[in-house]
Amino acid sequence: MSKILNHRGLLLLAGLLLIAVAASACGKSEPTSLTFDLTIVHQKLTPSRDLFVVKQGDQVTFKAQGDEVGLLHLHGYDLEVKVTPGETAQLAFKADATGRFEIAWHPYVNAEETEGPTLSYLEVQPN
Ligand SMILES: [Cu+2]
Repeated sequence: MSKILNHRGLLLLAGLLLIAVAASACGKSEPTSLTFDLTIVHQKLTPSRDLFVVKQGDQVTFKAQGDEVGLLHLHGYDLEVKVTPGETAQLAFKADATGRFEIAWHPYVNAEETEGPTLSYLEVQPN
């Protein structure tokens, strides 16, 4: 008798789990506004961070400060903003394209934008 009860209990648990998984799979998250502070020191994100994760549809703002003049460039979206020491530069956009995008730093040398290092990546997950 107790064996049957256990079996039914397991079935019930499995059923509840399935419902929970299904509910979370179709639950689209509401778009949110996210602001990230980026500080670039010696051409590196300080403190370092490999990845910024947002959801498709989110309103994203990068606030950047740097110790030299350069361009903060979000590849894929192809958005850029000039960073000047002592000022806060802002890059604001709606994350409508999904994927993983490089955030690069392009320092100015002799007033010309140059190739530079990857600072981090932005991952936009499908909503
Ligand atoms: Cu670039």
